Amino acid sequence: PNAPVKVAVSGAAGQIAYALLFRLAQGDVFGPDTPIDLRLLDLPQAQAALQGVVMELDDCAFPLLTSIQTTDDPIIAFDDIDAAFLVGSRPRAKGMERRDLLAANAAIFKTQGAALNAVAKRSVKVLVVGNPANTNAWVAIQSAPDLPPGAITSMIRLDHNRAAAQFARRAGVPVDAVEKLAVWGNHSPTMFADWSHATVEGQSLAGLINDETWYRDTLIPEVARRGTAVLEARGASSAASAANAAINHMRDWVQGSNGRWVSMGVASIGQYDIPEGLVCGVPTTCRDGVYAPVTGLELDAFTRAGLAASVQELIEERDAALAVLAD
Ligand code: NAX
Repeated sequence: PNAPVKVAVSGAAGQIAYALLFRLAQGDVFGPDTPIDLRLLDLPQAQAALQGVVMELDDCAFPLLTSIQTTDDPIIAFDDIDAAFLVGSRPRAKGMERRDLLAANAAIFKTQGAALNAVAKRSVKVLVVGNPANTNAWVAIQSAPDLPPGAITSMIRLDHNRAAAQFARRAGVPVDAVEKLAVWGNHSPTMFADWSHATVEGQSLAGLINDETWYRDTLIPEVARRGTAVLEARGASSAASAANAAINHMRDWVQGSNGRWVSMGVASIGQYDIPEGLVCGVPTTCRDGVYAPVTGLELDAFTRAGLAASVQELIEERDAALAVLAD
């Protein structure tokens, strides 16, 4: 077997973590030959519930799970880690202004970014899931200047998977037959699911489905509203599908995407009119533990407009977070 990887999960007593941890311990990210040392981070008031999660992890007798440590201190959780899933964040309370929510989360991710900067392995791979995920990742990046560029990413994979499933169903093909799908922008209702480059066995997906009205008026808004639809039906927000997307994102980053496009929230290198440094959903490919944004795509006017609207929202979030960082 390989050397154990040290993996931190924040928000470890929450509902996404409850779906994530068991798959992680099963080997779904690092493979069947890599043991895992888990570091579970949550707030002081969640420590009792967290012990229940630890009991259940113990009771699974996962062969790969070599140790579990719980803490409310990011410095302890992130010490020498190889990977982190930052799931915990401040949820929107009743009557809370969007600006206050951004500020509360900017403060959390400033602290956690600084802790990563101080103690994580320089090769650490960080996935921010907690919302506002893109901007939280942006704050963490600003607070971790000594980590190499590309260490911290945000999750847009749930939107990617949601779009892939709907496209495949409409085209009547297996979901993994859909390739070169891109989801651009913020993980918010402004995200933009782009079929213009997508293919099925080398044929254009748009050509196969051949219904631009369905794409514009049904697919895009349904993917954007999917989180709300799940919440209304289930009485709780997406958890298993969010955990699955987090597993997919980290697995592809660690193990490679075999040439397939996967959407990730990454610091922009200035292409497609996305300001440099802004953390924005883009198509990428992953190889040898490194992600690379897909470059040189021609974007049609509809895609450019959709992406620009989401980028504008990200700029506003970033500027609100910037005020907190300046304090
Ligand atoms: P829960 O409320 O069930 O769990 C959150 C956990 O985080 C709680 O145990 C809480 O105590 C902990 N927490 C809060 N602040 C913390 C901090 N500063 N340090 C460590 N732990 C902290 O939420 P859950 O349903 O698990 O969702 C977690 C986050 O994922 C939310 O922000 C949610 O909005 C976000 N999502 C992001 C998605 C994405 O695609 N990027 C999709 C799913 C999900 O909506």
